[in-house]
Formats: sequence, C-alpha cells, structure tokens
Amino acid sequence: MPTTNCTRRAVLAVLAVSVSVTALCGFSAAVEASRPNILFILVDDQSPFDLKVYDPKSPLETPNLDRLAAEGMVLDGAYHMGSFSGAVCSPSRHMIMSGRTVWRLPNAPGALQQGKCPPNLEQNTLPAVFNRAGYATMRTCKIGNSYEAANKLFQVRHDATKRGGDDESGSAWHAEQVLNYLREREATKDTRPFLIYFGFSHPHDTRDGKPELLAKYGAVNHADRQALPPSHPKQPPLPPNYLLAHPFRHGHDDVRDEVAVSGVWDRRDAVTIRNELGREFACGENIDIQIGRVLERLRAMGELDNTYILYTADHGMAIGRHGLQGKQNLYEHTWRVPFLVKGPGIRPGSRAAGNIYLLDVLATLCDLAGIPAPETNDGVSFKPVLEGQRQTVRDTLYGVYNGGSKPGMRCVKQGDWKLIQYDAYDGQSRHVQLFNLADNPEEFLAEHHSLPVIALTGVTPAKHQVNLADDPAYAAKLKEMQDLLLAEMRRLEDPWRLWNQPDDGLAPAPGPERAKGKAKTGKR
Ligand SMILES: [Ca+2]
Repeated sequence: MPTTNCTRRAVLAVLAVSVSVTALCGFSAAVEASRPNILFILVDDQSPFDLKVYDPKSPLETPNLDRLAAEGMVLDGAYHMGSFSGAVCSPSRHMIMSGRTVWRLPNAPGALQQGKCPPNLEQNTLPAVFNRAGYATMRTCKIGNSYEAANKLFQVRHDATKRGGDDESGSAWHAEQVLNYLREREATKDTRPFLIYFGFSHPHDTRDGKPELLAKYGAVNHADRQALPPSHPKQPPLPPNYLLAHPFRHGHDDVRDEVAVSGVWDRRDAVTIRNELGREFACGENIDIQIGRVLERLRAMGELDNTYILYTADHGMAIGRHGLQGKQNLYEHTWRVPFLVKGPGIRPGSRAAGNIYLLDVLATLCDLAGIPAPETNDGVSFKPVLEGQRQTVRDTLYGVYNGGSKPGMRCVKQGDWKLIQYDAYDGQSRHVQLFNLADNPEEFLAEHHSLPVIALTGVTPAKHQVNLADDPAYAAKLKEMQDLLLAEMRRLEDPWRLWNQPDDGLAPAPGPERAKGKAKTGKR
C-alpha cells in the first residue's frame, strides 16, 4: 500500500541517515581520539648551552629534559629571528603565536601602516587556529612583553609573572595551573585533544631561586649592590667565552639587561657572574622539576603517548659570555634557543640540525595536528625533520637586533659560516665578525686569547679560533656572506641598510638619521 510503502521508505531513509550518522559519529570519535595533544613548554630567557644536551659540561641538572631528549629529538639549529626592541621577548612571542617573520609582525615598526601585516592577525594565531579546529586550548605564562590579543584567545588562561623563590611565587605556580586544568578535564570528561601553552616566568631575572637549589649551585639571591656575592666552589664555572667586557660598543650598551639586572648590574667580575649562573641554574632545575610533575600526570592519565611535547625558550642569554649579560646580541648563546621535541613518530634519541626559527612552530603544530596553517603564516613546517625524513628545512638563517642604536646588528648563517655586522651610534661603531662555527663554536675573539682571560676561564682557544673578517684568506667568503646578508634583508623586508650596503632607495626608517649612500670608511 502506498502509505505503507511511503512509511517503509521513510523508515529506511531514517535508518540510512541514522546509520550514516552513527558511522560518522564513530568516525569522528576515532579521529578525535587519534588527534594528538600538544604540550608547548616555553621558558623565558635560556641559553641552549645551559642544558647538558647542548653542553655536556654544564653542571645544570635537568633529568626530565634529559629524558625528553632521550625519548625524542634534539634540534641543534633552532633560532629566534630577532628583535627591533630591547624587550626581545615581545617580537619572539609574536613570531611564535603568528608564524610571521620579524618585520611583518603587528608590532614591527611601520608594519601595519605599510601593509606588511594584515589587521586582526590575532584571528590567525596559535590559539585561534586550534580553537577553530576543535581543540581545547589552555595557557599559563608570565604577563607582559607578549602578544596580548592572541594570548586572550586561549579558552582557559591563568597568567601571572612568577619569579619568586618559593612555590607560590615561582615556577611551581605555572605547573599547578596545568595540573589543575588536567584535573578539570578528567572531572568533566573532556575528550577533545588539547593544546596547552605551558610558559614559565623564569629563568628570566630576577633569578630568585629556591633555597635548596641555590645551595646546590653555591649561589645566593644577591640583592646588595654595594657588595659582591660570596664566592663558592659549587658555583658553575665561567662560560668558556667569558670576557670582562665586550670589546666594542655593540649598539645597546645601556639597555636594562646590560646594566640594571638585580644581582649583576654592570659588573662582569668572575664572582658576580658565577653567582648569577648559579641562580640561573637553580631556576632552570626548578623548571625541570615542575615539567616532571606535569609529564608524570600525563603519564598517569594515559595521555603521554598521544602528546607532542615541545620544549624551548623565547631566546637565549649571555650571562658573562662575550662580556655581555643580556639578550640584546646575536652570538649563538643568545640568538639560538634550546629545542626538544618528543611525540608520536619521533625516533627516540634522534638529533637534527633542523635550521628552524621559532616562527616555524605554528606551521609545524598545525601539520602535526592535521590542520591547515593559516594563510598569514610565513613559517615552514619542520615535521619532515621530526619524522627523520630531512635534516633541515632551511639553508640560510637571518638575525636582527636593533632595539637600541640604529640600524643595529644583523647576522646571517649558512652552513658552518656566520657573519655578524654592527652599525651603531651614527657610524661610530661599525664592526664585522666572520666565524666558522664548526672550527670556532664559541665564537672566540682575539680578546679570548689574552692571558688574564685564559687565567680566569681555564680555556685556551686554538690560534685559528678568532674573528676571521680581517683575514685576507677569507676575503671571498666574507664577500659571499655579506651578499647573502643583503639578500636576506631584502627578502625579509628589513627596513634598514647598513653602512656597507646600497641604500636601496628605502625611506628613512624611524630613529636617528642615516647617512645617504655607501660609506667608504668605518671600522669593521
Ligand atoms: Ca624572554
């Protein structure tokens, strides 16, 4: 009968729909279950050479990071692209969040006005992209010198600056926020994959360590500017490339980090630097302990095997290396960052150059999660490196620091070769440094060969371990690297040119007036 047929057809149609809905739901659930979690750990101001995985002689004990490295991959060539501000954190964190190159950030000089950066970029940042993809997103980190418009898009956010020497005022607080969040997920049976942005406020100064960890590294929370801290045999040794002073004015000599950090100020004597390194390591070990607590919780929840864990810093740090204290330079200790990754498909104990920037993190996390990277992204996914298919994703690396005197510092690295140029104080400080990092990984200068420095560090550099820029034997290499630097500056829309480059007809950038045309003189 028509009615019956009609009813049967309707029932069949409903059945078909419900079967396909069930199939779809089952499929979705399966996809949901297989989508990886992400735990992105970002520490504030840490040289890669603090960690044993980059410097086996470092006394800093980080058993949890060592295990992370043993179970995952260590990247040797991880860099932040640089900064146009003394607050290096700020552009670095904008790059992490947006995947954009340094001169194309919303806070880069003139970028929004000149159309180098689209408006409302925050809608294409890490939390926005993962929110749209159905991830549960959570963040804890310090406050300030960051990308607020993006930060506030995390679904759950517990930010506070915690640089104290106890659990409530220090790194444990950030771990507590993550642990509470994981408890909440369990309580509410939240099965969505998560992206947790697990940021720390340390080891950024003030480096007030916990008493038992300070004691381990022979350090005190030194606050008396009138006195030197006590010397202690347990204090970390001076870095091999330590100097009492940087050999020339590098461009931002009076920035807070070089002259006003509590515990160091403008001092570079061995006692002050060794005490400060002890404080740095006390804070670094506490961070490791806190990471251990979170990883243990993930293990207990059965989430660990389906979670990518990334560990890095927003930039490196000098603390006595090259006579510098801060983050406003382009030597490897400061331009480079630590970068460890563990997760599904990453071979335990593996190591790769990577040649990545922090701005590649967004594209990579999208790739790992099967999400298209936003159109505004400039970064390159290094998933093929993590999966062992390639050693690197980049051939050439560019760096800038011009938060002080303009145009400031620029560097470029290709293979083992690295060039740094300084153009500061209206042309009064112009310098060129050329290093072969395979032969001279510490970037030793002539000053490191002086007997008083050797007496302090106990390190005698080999004769060839110097700046090679003035050595005629490397004139062709110098020219090649200078050409490469100019090409990178053009490619990356750097609004400045240095004294020994064509001005390219650029409009004068904000800051002191720049001499027109090529200058023929000037110290290298
Ligand atoms: Ca920082």
